[in-house]
Formats: sequence, structure tokens, C-alpha cells
Amino acid sequence: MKNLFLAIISFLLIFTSCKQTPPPAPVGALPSEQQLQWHEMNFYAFVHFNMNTFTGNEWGFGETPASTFNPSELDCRQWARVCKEAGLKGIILTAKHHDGFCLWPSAYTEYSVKNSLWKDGKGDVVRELSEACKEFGLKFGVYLSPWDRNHADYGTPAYLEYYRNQMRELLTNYGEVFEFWLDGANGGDGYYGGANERRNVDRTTYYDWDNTLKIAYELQPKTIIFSDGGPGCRWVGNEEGYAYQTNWNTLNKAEFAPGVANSDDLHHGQEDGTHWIPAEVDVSIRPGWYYHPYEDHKVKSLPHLLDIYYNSVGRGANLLLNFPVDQRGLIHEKDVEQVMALANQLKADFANDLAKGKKATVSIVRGRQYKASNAIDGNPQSYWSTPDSVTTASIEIDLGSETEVNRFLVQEYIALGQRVRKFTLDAMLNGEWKEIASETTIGYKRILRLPTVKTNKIRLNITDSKACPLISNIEIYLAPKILTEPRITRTQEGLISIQNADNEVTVHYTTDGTEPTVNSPVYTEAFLLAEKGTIKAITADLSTGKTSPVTSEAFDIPATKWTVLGASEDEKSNQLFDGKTNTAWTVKNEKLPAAISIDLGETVNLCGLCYTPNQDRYIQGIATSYQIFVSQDGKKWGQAISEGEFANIQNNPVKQTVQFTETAARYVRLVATATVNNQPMLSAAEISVLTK
Ligand code: FUL
Repeated sequence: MKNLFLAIISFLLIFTSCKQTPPPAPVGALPSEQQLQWHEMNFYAFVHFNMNTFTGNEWGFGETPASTFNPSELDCRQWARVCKEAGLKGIILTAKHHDGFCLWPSAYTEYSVKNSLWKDGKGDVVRELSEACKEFGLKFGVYLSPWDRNHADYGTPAYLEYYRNQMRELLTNYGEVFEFWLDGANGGDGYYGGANERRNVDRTTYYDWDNTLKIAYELQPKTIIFSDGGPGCRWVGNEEGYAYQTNWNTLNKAEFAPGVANSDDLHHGQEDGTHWIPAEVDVSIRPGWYYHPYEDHKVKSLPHLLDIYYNSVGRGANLLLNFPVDQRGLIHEKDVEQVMALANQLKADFANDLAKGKKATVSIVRGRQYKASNAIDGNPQSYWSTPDSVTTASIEIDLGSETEVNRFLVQEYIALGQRVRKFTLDAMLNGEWKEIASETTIGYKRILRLPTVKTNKIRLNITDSKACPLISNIEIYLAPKILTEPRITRTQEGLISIQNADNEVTVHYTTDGTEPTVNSPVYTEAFLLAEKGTIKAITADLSTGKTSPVTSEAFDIPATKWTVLGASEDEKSNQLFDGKTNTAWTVKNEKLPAAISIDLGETVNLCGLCYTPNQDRYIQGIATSYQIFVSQDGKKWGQAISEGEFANIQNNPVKQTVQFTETAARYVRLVATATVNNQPMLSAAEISVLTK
């Protein structure tokens, strides 16, 4: 009996002592329940697919007949399957882009799928995708462009009613819409029902956003509304695929409207903003938002996609990765391949949490419910915290033994507000703490990519915080090295450099045409190749013995003595020989033909010419038909030594090689007799020659 009494007393003591530490008070603007769920999604897909897919435009004018929309094998289930397999959590579809064409049979316009050839006008892409998302366990969202270059009433009050009606259709008929996307581009020239004129609206007042969005929330109380200033989530301020290191989730909502924002605030948020409006990073897996066959070889590479992931999700933003669905109505094979490469690499990067089950100790604790181990218990609801007055503190993870690590993931318990302004990270190296990172905000999630260190202890130091820090999660990983094939380039001076994606791998190369292995020389710095030659290279992770595929580049004579005729004052003409395929030089004329003439500095036995079009986004000035001339004196050019077309170069603008009968000459000229869209210009990223 006495024992029972003592047990009850001690239980009550423990219980009341627990109760004595109240939870920290919230700080600043807080996320809603829906926003908390949205943060957990991290990564989902955008699909740009509608009229532009069939016209090759990025922004349609609004005049293209509805019949033009005609995918040959549209399959929304394929989109959903790809996204599911790649670990994406949802899909947002451009139900209507700026050209006004609707992917659903809207009752309020004739400009929709109902007047297309696809499925004899009986189809509904919005329905097919919403059902596919349901089937594959994905969330579904819609993009409804406020700007409409087709609609006759755009710019008048009648259009607002039209816009609201379309919003009602989309938010009523297709189940749950997790995100409603309001693009900021608005106003300019357009078809506007045949008026063909320029129309502008006041982006802040024209849409009466407060009342318009009220309708959206009535129909879909849980939806997250995206725009420059939210209110659900905000644009990050660029379309390149990165958030900023300092990233506050709060904004002064009243200062923003769709298409109206100060970009610095979009980038960083506003530390003491009145509302929780977190950043979303939207970026396309190709240069364009819409499908263009000529971008089939410009799908972002694995290293690029990894940068995008770490610089968005790893900086506390959500990542919205766009697939430009093609004219068949499918996510293109090349895009599937790259997103799966990303998914597999991410799986490997986060395969084994080295902090899990380890010992965590802290410099100070708020009370026993807020203990150190809460940060590594895998439970996002529990967190380590300090007393109210303490805003600097440390948490140390003992890894148990010397362990290689290169990723550090940390999360704040944001339900009570974002707090941390600055933090550093230390690793114990040979018995001493060494700082390995110094950063600013944490927010929902920070993931640091660190140089690999071998250590037995990692310490997170919160060095500045708006209030006591609340750390809900810490994970530590050793991500495998990226073994993509290296890139080999040569400068005008003949210097060969070999670039690789991961600076912790070694690059091995040969100059004699043999296959490189891990025993071949290690590349450390650029070296001279003053003659013709073939360089082959691989990247290797010597700790595992794994290697990349081989890259092989054959170089002819270097461009050391070359100049571009008529362009001697213009240094940019040297970009033709700099080895960089994303810098180009362009000759503009009144009309075609346009030509680039090169002085090789000495007479050589020419037998060919190579032309690499600009590999950057734009395709103006790409030659589709050519003539090549040679000359001894740069004045008399005679007959073309070769002429023809660069077949399919618009769709596949890769390096073109033209061979011709061997001729001794000092000057060579490439003439464009036709170009993409017949624009009167010739542009080239690289020009080189073949010699005997
Ligand atoms: C932009 C639009 O103008 C683009 O066409 C695209 O839809 C992108 C996601 O947003 O501002």
C-alpha cells in the first residue's frame, strides 16, 4: 500500500514537473494546416501542354483554330505513372495558358477541346489527368492563366465574370485541387476575339482578387493558391530552378498581387512578414515550358537536376518540375530517363541516415519534453528546444565511430514559426572541432551538400535566432559520388580541359586513342594539344572502383592563329573557337545569305568543316542550308567547294560535319543560304576544320 502511495506520488511529481515546461510561444506569422501539408510534399510536377504544343509557341497569340489541338496518343496515366515512379507527389496542369485555349469543355467558351479534332471534341484532358492522379495516389492541381489573349472581353468587367466562371468549373468538377496556380504574366498584344490589339489591365485591381479568391476557397477550402504573393505559396522570383540561401517563409501579403512583386522579397521572403507564404521553385526539365522537338537533346542533365533539387528542396522551398508533354500527349522518353536518373540518385543520396539511433546531446534544454533525442527520433512532431530566453545553442550527434559524411539535413518545427537566422556546422576532426559550414535560415528544411569528411561527431550551432530554436529533425548521410561522363573542350590556344560534375571523383584520360582506365593519368589541370589528336576520359570513384562511360573527342588543328574576317575589332568573334557551345557569334544581314569567313593564319590542307549551332536556348540564326568556300588570299573565293542542307538541324541542333575534296587554302567561309525561319542571320557556337 505504502509502495503504491509512493509510486503515485512520484508519478504525479514527474507528471507535474513535465507540465511545468510549457511549449514555446509561437513566433511571427504561422503556416496553416494546409500549408504544413503542402511543405511535406517537397517535390511535384508541372505539365505544360495545350495549344502551344502544336504550334511550337511558348506564348500563343490566341488566334490558332481549336482544331489544331490534336494529340495522337494522349495518355495522362503515363504522366501519372512517371511522376509516381520518380517519387513526385502531384501534378499541376496548364488547364488554360495565356492563349486562352481550354483543356476542358468549358461551358463559357468555344475555344476548347470540344472544338478540337481530338476524340471528336468529346475529350476532357483535365478529367483524364484528375482521374489518373487519383488512380496513382497523386495530388492534382490546375493553372488557370488570368491573362487570356483569345477572349474578346479581356480587359473589361465581363471578362472577370468569365474568369470566375471558369474557376468555378475547374474547382467544382474535378475533385480535390491541391494547388491553384496564378501566373503573373498579364497584358499585352493578342487576338482578343479578332481585335488584334494591345490591352493592358491594372494587375492589382482588375481581378478584385480578394473576392475572386474567396470563391476559390469556398469551393476548395484546402487549396494552396500560388502567385507572386500567394496567399498559399509564392513564386521564388526566377525560373532557373533555385531558391535562395536566406529564405524566410513570411511576406507582407498586402504588398503583392499576381504579377506585382518586388523580386528581392520573392527571393528571400520578409523576415517579419505578416503572412506565411513559402516559396515554390518552378523550372522546366528542358529550356522551354512547352515541347519543341529541337530541345530533345537539351533535357537537363543529372548533375543539373541535382543542383536544382538541392537548391530548392534543400533550401526550404517546394520544387515544381515541368514536363513539356509532347505532341503525342506523352512525357518524352528523354525526360523520363532524366527524371528517373534524378530519382535514383536521390534515393541513393538519402538511403542511410547515419544520425538515426545515435546519441544526441545539447548545450541546453527547455525541459524533458524538448530533449536532444527529439531531433533524431524520426518524429516530425517532436523537437529539441531551449528556454525562451536562449537563442543560441548547440546540438551534437555522436556517430559512434569515424564515419564519412557529406550531407546534413535539418528542419525547424515550423508550426510555431520560423526562427533561426544563422547557424554553423562543426565536425570533429582528429579530436578538434572544425567549422565545415556557415549558413543563414533553416525553415522547413535545409540540406547542405558538404565536402566529404571523416568524423565521429557533428555539431549544429544555432548562432542567431528570432526566439528559442525548435529543431524537429536532423539527418546525416554519405551520398555516393556522381559518375557522369566528363566533358572535354579545347580553347582557341589549344588548351584541353576536362570538366566533371563531382569534384570528389578523379578524371583519367588518354591522348593516344586508347580506352582510359583508373590506371590512366589523372587529370589535374588544362594541358596543351597543339596538334590533331583524340582525347578520351572517364570519371572514377576510387573508393568503389566505379567509373563513368567514356567521353571521346577528336580535335583537328587548334584555332590559335585564326581570326574572323571583318570582325577583328570584335572580341566576341573568338567565341567561335572558345570550346564553349553555349556562347555564340552571330552575323546579321539585311537578307540572306549570311556568311562567316575565317583566316586560318597559314595555308593548310583542308578537307572539311564542322559547325556547331548555339546550344543555348534560342535557335535564331541556325543555318539549315549552306555553302562552303575556300580561298588563298581571302578575296577570290571561286565556286563553292561544298553545298547542301543541314538536315533536321532545327529539331536536332548538334554539331554538323561537312567533308569535301582536299584543298590547300588559308581562308574558309561558311555561308548560310537558308536559316531557321529564314531569319537573315548566321549564328554559330563553334566552327572548326578538318585537315589532311
Ligand atoms: C510564366 C509563363 O508566362 C510561362 O509561359 C510559364 O507558364 C511559366 C510557368 O510561367 O510566367
